[in-house]
Amino acid sequence: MKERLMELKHEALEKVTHATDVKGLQDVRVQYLGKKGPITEVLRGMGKLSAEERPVIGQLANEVREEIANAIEQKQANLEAAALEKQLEDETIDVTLPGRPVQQGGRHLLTNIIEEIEDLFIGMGFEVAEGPEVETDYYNFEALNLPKGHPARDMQDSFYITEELLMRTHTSPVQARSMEKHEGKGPVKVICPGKVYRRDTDDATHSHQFTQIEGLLVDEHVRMSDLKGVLNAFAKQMFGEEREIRLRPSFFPFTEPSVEMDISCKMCGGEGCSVCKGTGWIEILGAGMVHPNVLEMAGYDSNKYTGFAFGMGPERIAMLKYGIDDIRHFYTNDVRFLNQFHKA
Ligand code: 2U9
Repeated sequence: MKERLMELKHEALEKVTHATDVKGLQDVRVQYLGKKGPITEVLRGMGKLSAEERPVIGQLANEVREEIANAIEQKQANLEAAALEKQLEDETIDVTLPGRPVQQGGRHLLTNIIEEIEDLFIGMGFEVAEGPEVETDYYNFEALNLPKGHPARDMQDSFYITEELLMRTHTSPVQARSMEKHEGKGPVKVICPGKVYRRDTDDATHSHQFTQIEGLLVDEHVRMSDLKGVLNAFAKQMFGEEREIRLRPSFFPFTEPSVEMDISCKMCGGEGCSVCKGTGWIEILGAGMVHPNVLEMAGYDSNKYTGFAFGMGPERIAMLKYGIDDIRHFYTNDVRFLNQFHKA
């Protein structure tokens, strides 16, 4: 039995040495140490041995079993370490490879134009104010001297949500809300940018959604000459020092008197060309002195307070500045268009 046990030990250790993977090792374990394996069989046959032989063979069998089990364990640890080593080697990252370029996005042209306009007015002491795009009939129309049934409401065909709620048709309600917040006191000096909505058929010059930036200054002793001075400073900084401005009479329900402002055409220097349609002037924005009704509705004493307001379309400003011929370019997000206006 001693020889048989030594034979089994050598056989098993030989197989452990030659095992190339964990699965092979498990097979050796089952084959030699399993319940039906030869060593268990030797132990079972011990009953037939003499009383002297029994402890000797028993101890030897246990030693053999332990030696094989240790060898398997050791080999398994070696195999696993080697596998990990190989995996680390296979998955090594070559840091010298050039990286794949990251596609960088950029700010939208309209965002840049709006911020440029904001910055110019911030430089003149205005604050930026924002408000809701879903607006009440009161702030969108009533507070701006456009009572129900006023014919000028037709000029701003709207997207109604309910009888009293609509998508705002201009950013003017933000100024009306700002005035209310100041509780009848001056100065109010705000610039209000944002998206506005009108029921319109989209084409090269119309869009059902576009942006506006409007401004308002209310205080004691504000005059038309203040409006002219601020807008002249804006036009020169935005379009160039050589530009002249011109105010023409106009009509808006929320201002009286109302004007439209043109800048002299850069292309022809005022001579008249295709860009300015032969007039030498290009229309930029609308403005006027805040209507007394609007002041009173926001809680201001119109005998004490006066104000001016103006409004412009950033799309139109960008189209003039960069020669863009179709307003839809701003909203269709063709990167070939957008990439031309990314700042460095
Ligand atoms: C309050 C009082 C007065 C805002 C004004 C305009 C003139 C104007 C349009 C021009 C083209 C906007 O982009 S556009 O559609 N706007 O001409 N807006 S005065 O007057 C206000 C606003 C709010 C409380």
